[in-house]
Amino acid sequence: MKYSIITPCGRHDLNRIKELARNLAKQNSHDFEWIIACNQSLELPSVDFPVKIVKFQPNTVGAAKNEAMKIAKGKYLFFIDADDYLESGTINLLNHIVGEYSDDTVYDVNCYQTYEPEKSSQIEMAKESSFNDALPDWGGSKYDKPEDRYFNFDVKNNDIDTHFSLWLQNRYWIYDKEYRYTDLDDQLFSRGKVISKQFIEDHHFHFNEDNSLYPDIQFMLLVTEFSAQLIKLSDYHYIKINHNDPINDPSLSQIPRNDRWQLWANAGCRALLKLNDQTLMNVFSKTVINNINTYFYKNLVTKDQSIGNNEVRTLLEIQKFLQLIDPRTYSNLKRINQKVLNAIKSGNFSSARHLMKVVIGLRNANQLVVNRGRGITKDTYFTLFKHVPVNPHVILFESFLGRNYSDSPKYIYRYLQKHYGSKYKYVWIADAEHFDHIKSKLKSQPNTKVVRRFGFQYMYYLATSKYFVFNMRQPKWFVKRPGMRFIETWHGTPLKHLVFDMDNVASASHLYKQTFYYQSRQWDHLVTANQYSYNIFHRAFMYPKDKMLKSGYPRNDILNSPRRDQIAKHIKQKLGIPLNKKVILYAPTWRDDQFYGPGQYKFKLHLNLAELKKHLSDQYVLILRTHYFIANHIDTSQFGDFVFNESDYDDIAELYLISDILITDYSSVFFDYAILKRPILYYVYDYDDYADVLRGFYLNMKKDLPGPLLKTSKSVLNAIENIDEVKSKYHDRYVQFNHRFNTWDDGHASARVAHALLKS
Ligand code: C2G
Repeated sequence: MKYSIITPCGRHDLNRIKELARNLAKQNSHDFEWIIACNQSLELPSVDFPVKIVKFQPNTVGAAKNEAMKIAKGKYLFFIDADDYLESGTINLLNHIVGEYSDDTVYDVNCYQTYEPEKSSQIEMAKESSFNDALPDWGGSKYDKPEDRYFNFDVKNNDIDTHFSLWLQNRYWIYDKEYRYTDLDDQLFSRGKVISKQFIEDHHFHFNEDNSLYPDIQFMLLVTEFSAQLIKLSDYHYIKINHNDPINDPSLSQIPRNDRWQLWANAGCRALLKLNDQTLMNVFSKTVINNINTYFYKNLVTKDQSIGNNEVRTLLEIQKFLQLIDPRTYSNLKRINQKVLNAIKSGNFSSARHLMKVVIGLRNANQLVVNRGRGITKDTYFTLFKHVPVNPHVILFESFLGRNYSDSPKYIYRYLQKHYGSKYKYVWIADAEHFDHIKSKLKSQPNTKVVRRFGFQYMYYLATSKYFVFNMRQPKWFVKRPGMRFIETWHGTPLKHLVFDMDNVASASHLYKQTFYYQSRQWDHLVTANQYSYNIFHRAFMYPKDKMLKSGYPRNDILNSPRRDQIAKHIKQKLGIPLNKKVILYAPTWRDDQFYGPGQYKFKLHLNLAELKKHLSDQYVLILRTHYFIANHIDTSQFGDFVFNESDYDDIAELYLISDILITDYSSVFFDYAILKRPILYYVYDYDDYADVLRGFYLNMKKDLPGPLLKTSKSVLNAIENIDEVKSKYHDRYVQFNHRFNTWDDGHASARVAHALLKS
């Protein structure tokens, strides 16, 4: 048997390892056994190669790999982690190379890291399909099966031509020692490496069993020292799936641990004690010093308290490390950095800490120069304003990241303004683009101030206000100081899957879930509009039930107002809409896959407005209202006084009030609109794409919605022309829908949330 594939499998890997089993089964060569070191009970799909499961003690990855090595029968050991996999031709390619070189050769399958598993399988498919087209010119005819590709390959008989062709096509590269010593990063992990079992046994290499985070370092450094060369397969890949949910499914490197640095340095010391090759020792020392310089200072110094036990333990490890290495390895560092290391080395930790603070200060100052002062306002938040006492009489509001004066924060503000008046100062955040507009809207409001998002005043109020009412997330770097109270109103009953319910986060950063988690821990309360949202937020935000407010939506109070007809008439007049015309509101959402750049989404109008105008303009006008993420302005001037483009209108609730029919798609607007009991049409021209590819839904759109799903512009027109039929057809479903989603909204949600805010 040629290989023993060795896979340590922990508690978090039990599902992913099934994928790996399927992946190994897909390999076109099965000349291997699979040894899984796992202390859990494990269920695997059936496969046609031998699988052995071993238990191990202590419960560390190092012990898992050692135990697996003990029973391995393969000539070569191939290390694959449980949450990763191989491109399907990989073992086939290895078969042609592994064993052709001396036993002290390490073969390394090039690692491809990704946060999107489906993308990597696309790459794989593309590769498979290009197999036949991209056949080498080394004299073969077209082969049917990928494995035939290497039919003529025969290094043993010194088939130079073939060997050369392979070389040319980057199937693999040979690195000698000198080269390897220049770049150690990849060589400190065993994943993706194929190593002769005899070679490992001859030298008694084993993994570090008592270091739970860094068991590979010592093993791999020794392998590097004693091996003659490393052959890197650059054509096929070891696919490493990076975890995008570090909260529920952290990889070893994502588990938050404050002894991480201690363990790192400890692994480094152990390895150094075993190494003999001075050059390798120096290169490795440089890597460690580099890490200390880059990450460690920050971790240690940003803590406000004095050095705790953990830090001392870490410093002691680093001290040991520094005592083992040649000081010349860090002689190229700036003097002050050298001083830090020397202070640690001589055990003078408080002086080291003080010097580190100076280094960080210098780095920040340097950053300011590099950024030409752009970061300066944010710096004032940390260096100055965060030290000003919290003001118990200031309430800060933000709606849609400062884009408008609207949504629940607006109605909570109005309530507070009316009932508490000058007891508080009310500060609204407006982004640069909408600042003048929001300021003019609020100019006659007493005790109210508008600040520009990210400006100095914003930093001041963000650092010193006692109360916060936001409908989206606060900045990542916001520090919630003792005594502050934060109410998150959120901005809609969810239809599309949210945060932890999303499989991948293609349209957001891979740390989205983690960031969201930490941000939402700063919220004292989260507003919910109905039991359905309450249940979803608990799961999708992992938000504690007892902190949610079962209040209903403040933004919907206006829809239940006894004065709503009067208000509507006033708004209609303000917008210049003839009072004798009925209003259709078209309010679609945004699409994750249609954008210009980060946060800049585009919208293409599919609704045939010319046709609607032709048939409906006697009786109706249409209000177009794009989502706040949409950056492009849609020119509707050709439709004259039939279309009102109110995409910039502050408060969509006021547009609900004046409209007689709503057309929407996957936007949460229909949950609120249903309160008015007026007809809703769903124009979902891209339903299949949106539902299957972009996002999943919480509701069954075909069964649960209080209106028809319409895929063509023509059917929308038809539904409007027969709106009474639509109304009667959906009457029962409408009643059920409102019963399910809108019973908490009784017109007094703002009062409930305002009281919860002020209760300290
Ligand atoms: N909105 C609007 N105009 C639109 C669409 C939305 O003013 N054309 C406002 C509504 O208040 C709506 C809110 O923005 O409720 C959220 O919009 P969605 O289309 O539902 O999309 P999204 O911003 O992704 O939020 O739990 C709710 C979700 O987070 C959805």
